[in-house]
Amino acid sequence: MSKSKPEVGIVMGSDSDWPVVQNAVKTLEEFGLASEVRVISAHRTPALACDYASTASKRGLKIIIAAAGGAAHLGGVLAAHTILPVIGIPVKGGALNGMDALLATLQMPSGIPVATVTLGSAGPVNAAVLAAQILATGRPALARRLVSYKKKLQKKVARGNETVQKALET
Ligand code: RP5
Repeated sequence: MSKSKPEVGIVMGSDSDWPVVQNAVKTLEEFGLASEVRVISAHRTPALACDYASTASKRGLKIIIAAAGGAAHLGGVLAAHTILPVIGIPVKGGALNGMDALLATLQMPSGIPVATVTLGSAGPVNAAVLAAQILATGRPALARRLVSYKKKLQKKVARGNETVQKALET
């Protein structure tokens, strides 16, 4: 992890979410963004969740990413206690395979947004990319990294198209 001061706080409801969440940390590192990572549960440690979000801005954080599964109230509880942008990652698993987490993270009441990313492997990556995009305003070096990242995605699609065209020719 980068040694610079964390700008992104990543919170997960349980250490069982770590296999998903670690991909958000890795993606932020690709953009040179430092994060701090905590396990805090909206249900099992509610006072800690409140304290974390209430002090986040004062501690220098600019964005919070919250990952949780099941009755996933973590993003919403954190968003209730800060005006920092909160990005929610619904974590797959359990009896409803993540649909519960998706809706619980997404369906926030008016005035308390949680920017919810997709279930599955794209979720932690998109949470990190969205955080980088929010932070890139007025930061040309970070903006350049994002442009280069998107160009790599475009090249991948172009290569994929070539592969399919070749397969059709044979
Ligand atoms: C949620 O419940 C956590 O975010 C996790 O996704 C899920 C299961 O937690 P454990 O029972 O594995 O601790 O609060």
